[in-house]
Amino acid sequence: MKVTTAPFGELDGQPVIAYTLKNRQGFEVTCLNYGCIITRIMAPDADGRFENVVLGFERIEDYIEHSPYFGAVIGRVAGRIKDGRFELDGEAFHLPQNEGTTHLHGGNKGFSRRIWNSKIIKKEGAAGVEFRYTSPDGEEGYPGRVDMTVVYWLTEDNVLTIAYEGVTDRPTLLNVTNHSYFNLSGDAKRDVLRHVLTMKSDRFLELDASLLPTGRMLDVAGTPFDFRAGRYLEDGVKSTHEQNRLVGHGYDHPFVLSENRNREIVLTDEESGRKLIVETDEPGVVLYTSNQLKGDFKVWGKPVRPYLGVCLETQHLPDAVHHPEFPSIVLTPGEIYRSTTRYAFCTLK
Ligand code: G6D
Repeated sequence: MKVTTAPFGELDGQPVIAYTLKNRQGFEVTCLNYGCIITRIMAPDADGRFENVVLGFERIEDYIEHSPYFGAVIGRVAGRIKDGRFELDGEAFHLPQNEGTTHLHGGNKGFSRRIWNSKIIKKEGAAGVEFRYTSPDGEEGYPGRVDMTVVYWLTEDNVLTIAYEGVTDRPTLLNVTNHSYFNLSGDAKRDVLRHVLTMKSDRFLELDASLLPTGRMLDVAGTPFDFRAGRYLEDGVKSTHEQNRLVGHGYDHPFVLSENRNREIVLTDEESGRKLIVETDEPGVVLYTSNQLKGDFKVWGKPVRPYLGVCLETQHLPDAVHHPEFPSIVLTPGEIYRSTTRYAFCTLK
């Protein structure tokens, strides 16, 4: 396992560093100390050709100017919080309303837009990068000082594991994820509509016009949201189901995972033969088929367009602070927030 670093520009007078982890198969993961962003994952196709399978950029300026959270760690709270306000122990807190009146993905300068302390770490059969960030009390309106650690581990069997840990000195909210846009075709040569997703989920959250959960959990059976036997992502784009249309013709929905840790999410691309198995200890995952991906910029030389990537944002359910029936995202002093998601890359052959 080889770990190298390279300069990746500068931000607010601080160096942005790119870390590249490369195993003996030639599988590579490159990540930044800015937002813990994964910029590249070089994975083999069925013929052993290594290509990038995530959307990203090669310049920090592009991440600042264009990125819809490409590859970034999202926090303190991933997803949306209604009206950007919540109450905790009788006290009201007001967060930046950075999407209309909604708080999205940790606000204007959440975890994804911070420079993290970073260092290379190694253990038997793996190498990684440890990122640490202290979010001061009141940052982006959240109570408490949160000390956050994110570790990316790569092993020789092409598995990327992301382990999150957080502690707080006051009751607060914490629900962290990684916002990589996967595209198994390689170097974004095709969109993801012919990717097949298989997911062990019986229920998904109904969204309202602001893409906030209504609180209703809908049965996937008989709908384009049933991925239990595998389904092309394009089914959601072609669908006339009002929830697919609501989010811009596709998916942008939280799914409740039925089982944890055993191949509960599998994404494949028949043409390249690449396969990604995601396993998590999180109760949910947001499936986003980049329906809103638009703009005058390129990714790996290709003009961006909707459906160029698919996000599998493992996390607690969005807006949980307003839905007591959802698993809680409240973190209190003395507790340790822990979350692990594992991305195993292989091929169909
Ligand atoms: C859009 O609604 C989607 C979000 O789910 C996604 O995370 C963001 O774009 C990047 O707002």
